[in-house]
Amino acid sequence: MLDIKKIKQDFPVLKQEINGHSLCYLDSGASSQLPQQVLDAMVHYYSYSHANVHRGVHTLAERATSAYEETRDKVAQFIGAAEAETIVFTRGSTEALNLVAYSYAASRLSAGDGIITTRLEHHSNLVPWQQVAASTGCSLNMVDLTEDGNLQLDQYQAFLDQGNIKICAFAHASNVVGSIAPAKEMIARAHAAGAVVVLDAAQSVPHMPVNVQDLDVDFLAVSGHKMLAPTGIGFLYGKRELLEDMEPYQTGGSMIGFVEPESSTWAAVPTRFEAGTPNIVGAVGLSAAIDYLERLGMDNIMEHERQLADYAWQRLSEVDGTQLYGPRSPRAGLISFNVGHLHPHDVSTVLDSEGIAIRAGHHCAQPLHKWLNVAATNRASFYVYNDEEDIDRLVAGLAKVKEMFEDVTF
Ligand code: C6P
Repeated sequence: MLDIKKIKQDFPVLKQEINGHSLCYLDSGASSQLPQQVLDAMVHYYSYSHANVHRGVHTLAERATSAYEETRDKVAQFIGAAEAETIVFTRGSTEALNLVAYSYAASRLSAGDGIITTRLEHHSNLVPWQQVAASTGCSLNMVDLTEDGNLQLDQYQAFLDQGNIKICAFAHASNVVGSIAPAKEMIARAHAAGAVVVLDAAQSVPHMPVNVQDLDVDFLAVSGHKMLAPTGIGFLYGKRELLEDMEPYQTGGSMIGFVEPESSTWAAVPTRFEAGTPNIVGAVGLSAAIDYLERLGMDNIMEHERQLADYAWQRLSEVDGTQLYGPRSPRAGLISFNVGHLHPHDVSTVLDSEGIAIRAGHHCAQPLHKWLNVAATNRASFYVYNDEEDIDRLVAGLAKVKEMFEDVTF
């Protein structure tokens, strides 16, 4: 199993005090922290290897291009893709999902067609589909949740049986209720109905082994900053034949084949989708982050977070007046909750004064919060540097919160 005490030592951010307490970071679902190995790789790149990619032929340009393209190979291998060309670098999951919505869906769907999405989606995997529906006239079918926050698969099947569904877009793991979609089964069902699947893997790929060939998924979106890499880098995986049939949605430098005064042709995939100078240092950081995660082992990370979530569920449910959301198990390594009638911003502010960082708000999932019948929740999310001590700190912090707001009914 993972040696968390040793892992913590790799993260400089965790060695500081916040408001007089050692930092207890429980907000990796929003953005994870960076180990020294990733920071060093980026500093080394900028110190000795930086130039633009795919342009110059001098030594630094070739070093930078190699580093960038080697990351593409590494990402492909990390998610089990057969070819590096099926990986498009993006700013993150949001840009990856928009790329599919605008370059694939918007030109293929029309009135009478349907998209399936779900009640638990992050806005990044909902709003682009609303836009496609608005511009094409196709329908948007939203799968509801069971009482404990899993997807209603009967309803999913009923939508597929309508016979008009062209796209199914759903989260692999929910960033709020933590439920994990039975992706392989849902993908097989979608394919049987002739639909293409877009999997939002922002909360799964950083935390569990994911193999795109085993899932047979068509598109998959990931953010680097949730998997120990810096912000501004992420990727879209797409099946080659789908990517090759897509037009770019951003145009400009380096994505072209040949430019005439009046018209242009496009480069092959994935370059066609990477207009302009990309986030090269981001790719360098992502490469080092994947090395770090692979050294720990994705199976070990998944098991560690499963145990932590289980422990956290038990400890938090013992706190009087606390409401926990989502299924007990299986679940992703995060728990959203409310404490009596206290606004999550109040809870989070008091916790911060104890050095504990959680997220408070609607977590970019307003339709889901509407369904939960609350405006906001608190969310503690775990990663490779968290242990039971962090959860004990959270529970002790909640006791302080309740003490401070003792006049509020619980
Ligand atoms: N969720 C959270 O605190 P970006 O912002 O593009 O890196 O990721 C968007 C995104 C897409 N799908 C899911 C399931 C997500 O959780 C996120 C990001 C963060 O929950 C920030 S809102």
